[in-house]
Amino acid sequence: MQSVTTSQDGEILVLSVNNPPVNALSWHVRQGISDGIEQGLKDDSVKAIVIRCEGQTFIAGADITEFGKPPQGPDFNAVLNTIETATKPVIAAIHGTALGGGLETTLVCHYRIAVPSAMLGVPEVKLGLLPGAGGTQRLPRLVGIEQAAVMTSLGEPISAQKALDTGLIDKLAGEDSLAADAVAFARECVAKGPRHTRDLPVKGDTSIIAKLEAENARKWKGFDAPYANLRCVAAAAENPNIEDGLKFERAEFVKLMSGSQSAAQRYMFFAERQAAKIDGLPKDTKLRDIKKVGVIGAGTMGGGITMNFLQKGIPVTIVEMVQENLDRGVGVIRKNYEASAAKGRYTSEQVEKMMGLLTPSLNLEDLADCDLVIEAVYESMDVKKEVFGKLDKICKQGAILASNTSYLDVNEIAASTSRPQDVLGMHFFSPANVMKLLEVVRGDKTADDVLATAMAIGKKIGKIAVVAGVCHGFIGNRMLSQRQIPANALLMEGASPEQIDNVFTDFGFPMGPFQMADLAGMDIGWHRDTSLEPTNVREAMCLAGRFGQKNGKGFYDYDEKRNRTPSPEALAIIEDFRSRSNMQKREISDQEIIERCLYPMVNEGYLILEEGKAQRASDIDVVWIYGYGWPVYRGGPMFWGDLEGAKKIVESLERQGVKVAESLKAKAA
Ligand code: 3H9
Repeated sequence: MQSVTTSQDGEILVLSVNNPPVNALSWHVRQGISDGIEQGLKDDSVKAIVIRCEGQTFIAGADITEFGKPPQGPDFNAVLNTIETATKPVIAAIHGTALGGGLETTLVCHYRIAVPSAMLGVPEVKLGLLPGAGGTQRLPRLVGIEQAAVMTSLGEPISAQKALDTGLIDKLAGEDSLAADAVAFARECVAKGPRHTRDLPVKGDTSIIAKLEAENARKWKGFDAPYANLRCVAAAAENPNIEDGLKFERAEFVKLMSGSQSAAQRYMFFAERQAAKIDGLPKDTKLRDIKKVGVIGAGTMGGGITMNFLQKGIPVTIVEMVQENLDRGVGVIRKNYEASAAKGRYTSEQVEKMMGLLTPSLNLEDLADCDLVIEAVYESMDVKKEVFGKLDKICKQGAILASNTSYLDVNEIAASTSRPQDVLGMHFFSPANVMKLLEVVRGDKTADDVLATAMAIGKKIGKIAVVAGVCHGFIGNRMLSQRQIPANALLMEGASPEQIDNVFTDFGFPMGPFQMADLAGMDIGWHRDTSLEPTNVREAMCLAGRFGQKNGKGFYDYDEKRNRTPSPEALAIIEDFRSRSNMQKREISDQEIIERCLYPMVNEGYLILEEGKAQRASDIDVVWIYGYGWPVYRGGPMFWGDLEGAKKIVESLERQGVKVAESLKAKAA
């Protein structure tokens, strides 16, 4: 199959790109476009050229799979130059998404027409890159500095209407008549002749750049690419000669492309998509129909889970045991939606529509007609078994029964029913309406179509779903405990909560382990018996009434706005506990904190793979990035472990006395 074909409509030559699935600019597409333009220029009967695409979308960018490989085919910039310098008008006809290199292709075209549903953008920043084929220099010449700064640094595409309003495109086509409208528009362009984006002056004011940097300081902390994008847009404003700006852009692009951040972010792009694939399951596995969902438990988790489905128009019956708790849970859901509406995310009609899809109930029997029931009750095996035993009697045949357990044995839960093939884990992360990760836990007897349906419904409600096997804590929490144990030990050996947390936030996590403990609440699972001697620092904190952010004191002290400061009382409690445990305080380096807390996690990841509890290393990375705030520019613990080097990690783990996974040892050998 040829990836670019030509056809002629009177005096208009039409180049059609056909490179499924997203018409990426693979080497053969670049070659085909270049050849097609040359053909049009040579042929006297051709007066203008249209570039359009087959399939779902216009060109969605460079072919990311080619990055880092030996170059093949014509250089992208050379192809763009061929289009830009063409002596006959070249018109881009856009549908679907014109992204990255795809948008850059349209920028060197002399005219642009798009269907109303098209989206146009430069998402390179999300891959740790910038539009390095002139995008940062040509875009400001069409849409102005402000719009270009926003588009390049945030990477969000804009609608065709906005593109028309800002001057990015010249004309809207009919939604279903792009091919004909583009040819008609090309005819109009013949008399006007080629027109060059590069010749336009840069309009606008660079003050937006400082504003964007200030507004996004938290979100961009640690990232290189947003700043590099903005430096390039500033260079467009500062250099009237586009060649100088292009040179600057090239240098910035090469820096990003050769750095570890972009490598990590590009890896994550594919990891995220790979996670959706279930090894050994036919792609055409028939899914079960999920028209109605039941949620058991109207607490924080149950409420958050419920919101995901209501937002997608799926009715939910939510069941609680006590009226007061049910009312409180439903009230919280409403309050959350109303807060979003106040920020402009929903209209009040939309809020009412979503709330109208919710049926509160005190009776499990009301779940009889649900296609999927998610249990989010207290984390106790006995309680869960009792609930599943009841569901087994109540729910219709074929209904999927899921537990939101974060640690417990899904096989044991399944065994409390007569239909273990319909049971699995759906582990959401708190706040469940916000966090992107969903661990889908496959029991020994879970049916293939049940697993595939849970993965698909996860995607439908906007989650990134990852398959995990049954083991204590599955992928994420199992690795988390390998980090928590050394963090607590380091506290006893002499590090302060602040030192440890700072190492984590400098690494790029949103918070460290002790900030996280304060946020979650230290009294969760605490026995509350004040006559007992504390067996660890956490219990000692609870005994002193330090429960975390909820009462303004935990490992830190908090003001009303929840700003934290180191707490002399907490430090004294740690000191006291340390001396009572006869431990000597010593200086601890930040490097030791990294090695002691993060290397065991990498090791646990290898054990998880050895035991077949994760399908692939990249799934583990997806879990940590979307569920626990591992910085995406470090690519997740497994990717990061490779960068650190298996040998270095194994040597350190052996010094620490940690049992090393065989596969990690083999890698280090
Ligand atoms: C760039 O252009 C650099 C330039 O500035 C040049 C500088 C010199 N390449 O997402 P989906 C695959 S950087 C290769 O599930 P959707 C994807 O892996 C690029 N493959 O579909 C998946 O494969 P599989 C800037 C790609 O409908 C399949 O296509 N552009 C590429 O949900 C379907 O993808 C971007 O960053 C690619 N560029 O969403 C755009 N893109 O089926 C990146 C996708 O084997 N792409 N694949 O798992 C997207 O944002 C979405 O794919 C898109 C479609 C919105 C287009």
